[in-house]
Amino acid sequence: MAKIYGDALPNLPWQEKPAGWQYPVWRYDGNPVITRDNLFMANSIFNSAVVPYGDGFAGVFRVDLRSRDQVLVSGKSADGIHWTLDERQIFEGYDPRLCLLDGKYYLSWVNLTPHGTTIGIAYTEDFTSWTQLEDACYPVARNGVLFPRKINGEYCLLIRPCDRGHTPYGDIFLSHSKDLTYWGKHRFVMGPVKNWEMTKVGAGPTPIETDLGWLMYYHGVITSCNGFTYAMGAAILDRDEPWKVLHRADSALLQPHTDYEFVGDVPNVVFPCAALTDAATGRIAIYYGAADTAVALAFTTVDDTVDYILKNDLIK
Ligand code: BMA
Repeated sequence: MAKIYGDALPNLPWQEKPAGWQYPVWRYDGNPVITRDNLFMANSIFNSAVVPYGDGFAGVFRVDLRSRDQVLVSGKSADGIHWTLDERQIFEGYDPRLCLLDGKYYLSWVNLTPHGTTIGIAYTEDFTSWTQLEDACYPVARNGVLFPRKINGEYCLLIRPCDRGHTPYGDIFLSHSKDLTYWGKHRFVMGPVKNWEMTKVGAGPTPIETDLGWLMYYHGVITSCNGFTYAMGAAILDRDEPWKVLHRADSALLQPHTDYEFVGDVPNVVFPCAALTDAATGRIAIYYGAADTAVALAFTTVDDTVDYILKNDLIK
């Protein structure tokens, strides 16, 4: 078994792979797990982040309100499936990621400024009070994803520079910081290669440390005559120099396939933002936004994912 470096999480939400299923990722049969009905005045609740917290789980959720303001709220769950969301708005913006780093829960998200979107960074210890740091870059960028530990003494952030609209391009970069305030040493990580991700790519959940390298799930976008289609890919980054891509699957591991991924405010979107891992068993539970409308859950194991990447490896 490929080894996940991390804690055991015996209570992570889990279902076994259905008999006969050939792909490396399979869906929870009770999907979607969070819908607009989870919060009064929500138009939609989708691309959202969760982490283990206490005996259960905590999360930060992207809520587009009925006013279509884009806000983040927190929530708690005992089992990772049934969630209670707090109506209090934490920040404006969207597409949160959560990362346990130096004993605190760091939130990175698409922060809205008058000059375009940038990467907001804040931390909490209790999911009630938050301390916001400086934005990690000037506009325009999205998909800011922190690594869960310093690498060679520096914090690392994946980031996707973009434009002010529905950007028709996009590569993943990595920036370094000694203090989570000043960011530099910007490195190119990867751009689109295959057709399924030809328009743009952006990092997804907090990277998962394994003995092979950092397992990075990401979204890739293809433009058809009907608009964008978002699917989930995976790559393995070097543990010490994480801008180096060691392995990368040539095709999506999860792509729109079910009604709740096909139908919604933005059809054909699978947008992963969080992954829970159980280092003892190699199990991984991935939370993803479905059609910009709901949050869905999918499962894999580190071996299912790594085998797929290595069998379909773009990096020779
Ligand atoms: C991106 C972001 C995501 C969204 C996706 C599909 O640009 O806005 O939040 O899921 O588009 O609409």
